[in-house]
Amino acid sequence: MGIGEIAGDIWRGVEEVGETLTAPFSDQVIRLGVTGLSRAGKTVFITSLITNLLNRGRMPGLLPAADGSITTVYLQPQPDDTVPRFDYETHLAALTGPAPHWPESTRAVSQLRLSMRVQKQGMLGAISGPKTVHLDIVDYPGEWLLDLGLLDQSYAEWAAETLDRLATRPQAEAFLKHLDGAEPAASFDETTAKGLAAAFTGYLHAAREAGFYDCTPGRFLLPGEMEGSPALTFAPLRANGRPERGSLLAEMERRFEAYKSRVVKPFFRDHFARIDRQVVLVDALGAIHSGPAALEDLRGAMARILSAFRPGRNAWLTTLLRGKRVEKILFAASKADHLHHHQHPQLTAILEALLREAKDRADFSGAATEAMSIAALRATVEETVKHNGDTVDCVSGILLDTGKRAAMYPGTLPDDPNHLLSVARKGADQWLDADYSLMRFAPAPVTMKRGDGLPHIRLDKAAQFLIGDRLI
Ligand SMILES: Nc1nc2c(ncn2[C@@H]2O[C@H](COP(=O)(O)OP(=O)(O)OP(=O)(O)O)[C@@H](O)[C@H]2O)c(=O)[nH]1
Ligand SMILES: [Mg+2]
Repeated sequence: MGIGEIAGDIWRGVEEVGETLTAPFSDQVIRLGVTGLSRAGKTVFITSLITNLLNRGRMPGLLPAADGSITTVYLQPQPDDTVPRFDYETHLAALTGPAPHWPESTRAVSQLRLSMRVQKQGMLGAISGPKTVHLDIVDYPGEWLLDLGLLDQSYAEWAAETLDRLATRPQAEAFLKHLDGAEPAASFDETTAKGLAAAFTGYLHAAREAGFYDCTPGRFLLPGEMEGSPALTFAPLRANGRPERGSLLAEMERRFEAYKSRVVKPFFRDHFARIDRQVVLVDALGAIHSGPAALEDLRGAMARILSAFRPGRNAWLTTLLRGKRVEKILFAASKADHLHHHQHPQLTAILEALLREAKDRADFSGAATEAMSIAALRATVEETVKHNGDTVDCVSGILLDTGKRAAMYPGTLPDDPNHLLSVARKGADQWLDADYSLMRFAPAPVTMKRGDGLPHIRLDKAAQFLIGDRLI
């Protein structure tokens, strides 16, 4: 079967089905949040999950798919008029086209609705009849969760803390120079505010590039359609005492408050608070490859991100949620196809250890949690290579840089994850006794049978944990 034919199968779209948009009352809706720091693998995960729910041949671990309870799955127009639709067709075309490539980076929240018709098998099924379950998948940047901390801070507190932090960072040099020329008590003018905000945003980008995750306000890095608006045009100023009316300081303070009420709160209210199930993707392998500092930084960022799922962490959020909670959270180490499956347990153990502190403190208000290693799109095959008389378990795939096929050995992950984490915590520059090579594979050309979605590792298990219980 040719790619076009398969694609046509996967792309079964809205038109074919002719389902009414407004769901009957009895229909159930599951809102699945997909998050992770930038490049964690959110877009690939969602794209592959959709293909594998539309075509369930590779989903034996999703029990209602395996036993035939899911009878039909189709894409629906997105129910929220103001949220961009997840661009499934474009991302799928990138991954399955004649020259497969990874999808573009995405910079804002997006959403897509998949509807499933479920008919329970056996005697019970005959009694209960079919039902429809809508799965609303919401893709949002993990960085936005970091902004929750701002709600507890005044402008003065935030500015003092931020300036303290960047005092020793070389990335902040240009901004600090700019700041020296700014007089907080002077009358406000837009050009000064813009100049300061631009220099501050420049610092945030440089800090992010350098691997720092403490880069709030998060929307300065991913402004989307709010770029240039006053709520995104402020910066921390050195000041003590109350600002005079009409001063630069007073306006900066006002804009900081506007950012909280117009940017941070709407995100938590409109998206975060409505999520039932959540997957948090973590590129732990990428961080290990980048070295101890990156792994330690990832640990810190994850702890802060996950505090959004902690009950009572923030009074405003607690009131907003009114006891509603995320029922299940899956922590997934992404891109596990970079490792031979013999090493997947070690990767999962590292993920668990990485999140342990956050998990112990949070306990996620009673949400069920699970950690696993997955690959949303498998770009490699396993290969055992003879090397100096030994056999080595490798993975082989097409290298992104050269376009050539190669077998790679990624390094040996320790059985005890603390061997890596404690080295990272101590601030070491490099790993002591191991070498982890960075690998970048291109997506493999698709060869799939009718009825199959994209090749993956454990995506079916992930789906079973996240939604399987709601499809019976
Ligand atoms: N080998 C392999 N690489 C993957 C997989 N998933 C993601 N990647 C790699 O990770 C990169 C980022 O994946 P995306 O899905 O775009 O990540 P994202 O979290 O949506 O990134 P942003 O939109 O930039 O925040 C891809 O370009 C691939 O290089 C996977 O399952 N296997
Ligand atoms: Mg993305």
